[in-house]
Amino acid sequence: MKKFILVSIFFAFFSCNKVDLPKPNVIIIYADDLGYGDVSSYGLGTLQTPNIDKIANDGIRFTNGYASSATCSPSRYALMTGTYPWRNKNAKILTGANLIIDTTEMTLPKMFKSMGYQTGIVGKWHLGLGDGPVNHNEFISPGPNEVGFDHSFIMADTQDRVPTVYIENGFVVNLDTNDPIEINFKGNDYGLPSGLKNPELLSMMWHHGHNASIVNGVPRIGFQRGGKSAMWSDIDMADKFLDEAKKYVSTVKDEPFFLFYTLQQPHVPRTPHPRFEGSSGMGPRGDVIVEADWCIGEMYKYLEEEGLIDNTIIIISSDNGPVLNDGYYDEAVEKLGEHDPFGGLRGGKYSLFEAGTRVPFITYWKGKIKPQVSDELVTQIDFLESFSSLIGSDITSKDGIDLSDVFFRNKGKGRTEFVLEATSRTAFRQNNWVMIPPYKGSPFNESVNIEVGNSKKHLLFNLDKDMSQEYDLSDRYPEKLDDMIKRYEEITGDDLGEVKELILE
Ligand code: NG6
Ligand code: CA
Repeated sequence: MKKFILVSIFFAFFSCNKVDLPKPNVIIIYADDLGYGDVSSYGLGTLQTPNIDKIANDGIRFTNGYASSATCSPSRYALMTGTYPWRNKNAKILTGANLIIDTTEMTLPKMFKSMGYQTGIVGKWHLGLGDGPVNHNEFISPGPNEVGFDHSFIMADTQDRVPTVYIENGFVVNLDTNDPIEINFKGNDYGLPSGLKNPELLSMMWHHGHNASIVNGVPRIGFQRGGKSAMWSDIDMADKFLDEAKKYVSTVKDEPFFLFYTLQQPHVPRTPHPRFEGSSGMGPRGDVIVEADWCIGEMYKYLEEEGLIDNTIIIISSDNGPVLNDGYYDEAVEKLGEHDPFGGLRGGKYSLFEAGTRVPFITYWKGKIKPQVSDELVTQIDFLESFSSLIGSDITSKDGIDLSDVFFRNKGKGRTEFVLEATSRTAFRQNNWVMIPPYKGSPFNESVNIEVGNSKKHLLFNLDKDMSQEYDLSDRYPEKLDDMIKRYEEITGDDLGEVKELILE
């Protein structure tokens, strides 16, 4: 009996605690290719981002915050599902591909929905659409709405790929049915001008790839015919996403909501609105970061005006590290000046070295989170489980861990280990050590001018003393290397699949 009473008290306490758990609104602002050194509060570059800084300085600014991957789709997959992207063979950079999240899989927005939240995404998607050939003139499904979002206003892949149209809840926006859209990535140019054939029609010249259909003077990846009335205006894209994000918040603000606000900047093609042209002195790449920073400031102001700021968690991060020339001549290299988007880290987008995955990473909750700079190791894979724990859901994930203390309560410990991914290869971080297995292929990606991390032997770095990974310690610490290889193999098990084929024996 005594035992029964104790158990009842325990359960009463536990469930009452659950009822009392907060249900803050959550906005994850997710930039595309924003580097560790691109946010001025990190103090590593010269570009100024005052609006992000304000949020960073009043929240927790993580110095060891990671995207799961050095490219976009895998990072988004991991953020959405709490599963390492290398476990899913389809989680690679997508171009016109089908949805890579199984509609039965648990996701971050599904978890929020199960706890009574409204859920929306505005911005870049890049997780695929449909489950067979996609007809853009009809309802497009499955997509974001089938994996947990009540509302979606997206571009399908990236700004450099067709279709160059917005898709709202499965329908292309402003489509004239008399001018249907056709797209392909196979080389059929429909007899229309292309970047390859018609350089004279371009306002921005391509450097590598990006030489198919021309839209608004910008050559793209893939061919598109029709859909003229639906085509987006590149220079208005930031304003459009901001308006749609605010509009979404205005429709759901009386209930708890989760908004995934996924910015297109500073991914190529970099097309700042004219009012931001020249604002950074660094050419279009700097200008679109200033533009993105302004959007974040406007969103913040909007939350203040609507009386939502006290009850809204804001997270700011990026899907992968920076790149300067990612396929267009846009003066990103020439006008960089003293700025360091890589923040002193080695590599960049596409790389197994630090600059590929270590990104700006900020959590903010007015009045709840105390300003802090945290060196704890945290990743975007942990959002699902951490938010689940914060709002009292029992949902867990395969590879994420509950870091709600570290993210939202200024206490607790981060991860001790993490397997990062870059273009179908993986590396292993354990505390302050990083082990990169040997991989086939060139150590250097010439087109983008980035060291990607392929080497003929295992590499071992100690980030504590050598953040820029200059000194390979594999010969000096063979036991440490062996331990790390063993643990890496334990975690990855049989799930490495194609990654294994790339590893040199
Ligand atoms: C690459 C594109 C690059 C970029 C990337 C995706 C070429 C030559 N390069 O294939 O420009 O679009 O895909 O970037 O086409 S990501 O940030 O969405 O992963
Ligand atoms: Ca990206």
